[in-house]
Amino acid sequence: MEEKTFSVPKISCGHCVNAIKEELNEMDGVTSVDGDPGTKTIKVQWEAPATEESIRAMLKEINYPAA
Ligand SMILES: [Cu+2]
Repeated sequence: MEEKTFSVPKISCGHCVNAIKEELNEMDGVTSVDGDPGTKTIKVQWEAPATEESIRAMLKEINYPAA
């Protein structure tokens, strides 16, 4: 299991966090997604087949790229 907190500057409110959580939770291997609009961060836990690269790619695709 891997875990990382991504900084996502485009987060502006709780709705952004919920949208990101929904998308990341759809990914194979992602086991937990938590977000904080105050610090504009998303904490993700994952295992194979998900990778940090695939998570970053998804964040970019949904227009919330990680810094
Ligand atoms: Cu928002």
